[in-house]
Amino acid sequence: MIKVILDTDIGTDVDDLLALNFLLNSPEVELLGVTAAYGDTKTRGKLAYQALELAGKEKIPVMMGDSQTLERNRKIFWPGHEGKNADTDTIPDLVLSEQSAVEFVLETIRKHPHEVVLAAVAPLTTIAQAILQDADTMKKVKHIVMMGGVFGYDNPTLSLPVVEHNFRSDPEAAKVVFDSDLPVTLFPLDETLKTPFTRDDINALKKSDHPLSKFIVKELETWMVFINKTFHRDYCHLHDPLAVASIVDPSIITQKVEVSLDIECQGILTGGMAIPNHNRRANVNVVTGIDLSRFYELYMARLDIAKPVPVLEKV
Ligand SMILES: [Ca+2]
Repeated sequence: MIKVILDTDIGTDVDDLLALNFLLNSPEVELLGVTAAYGDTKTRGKLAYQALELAGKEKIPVMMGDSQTLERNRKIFWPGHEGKNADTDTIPDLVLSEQSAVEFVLETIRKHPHEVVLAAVAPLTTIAQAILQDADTMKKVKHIVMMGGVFGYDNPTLSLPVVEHNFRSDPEAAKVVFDSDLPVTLFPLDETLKTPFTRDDINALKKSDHPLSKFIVKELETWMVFINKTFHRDYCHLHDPLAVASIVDPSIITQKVEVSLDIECQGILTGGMAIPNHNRRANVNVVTGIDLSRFYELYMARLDIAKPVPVLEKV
């Protein structure tokens, strides 16, 4: 089985919850822990716990990351709906581990050197702090599979933003991670925006009686209200699920470019921009092509946790 830690900002965009659900429903994966990153990490942690409990997996530990960004001065993006559907105020603090997210990541990698895959689907504060605290241990991570960044390599309409949320939210943290030379597979917005999740998909999930599926539907409906109001559209995207699905089936990736990345930290409009640096050893595989039908086939088959799924043979 593939040992995975999910580092997540679960609770704002519902895609983190959809990624967690996918991992929980993947027999190829041993989810060692969930670390909550960015902003009110207690609320995010309790939300993750709620999902684990509904899946009957509450023994998987949940750790809180730092509630501030690496340089302590970045504004936190917080729409305000986070945790509302889980009623996180009523969940006792005791459900969360006393260990910090950073300590958990380091201890787990020490325990399982070269075996742990970090699924990094949030601003990179926790992972940067772990690198700054113990870079030698972090060198023993097997792989970091990440959602983040945007490049515009296939965008003649110039409709993509220049920066993506995870990198923009804590650019200094992203810089530490990309300066560290650790092996990263990066799913940028360019690819993850190819994965709409529609009203029909939500309606299909509504047919499930599983308590986790019912909870996910509630979270999806809350998110869709935000999406409607903010972006004037009626679908969301499977950003984080696309990245974590590649842990189970790497054949989802059909094209990638090996580069080293610099992160812009100072720019007023470009803070968090990822810029290829061809003067350093390439350590990042930027995904530039995906097998979309394979991804949907795998993801949708595992959406309803009540349904047993076969183990993929090649894993
Ligand atoms: Ca996320």
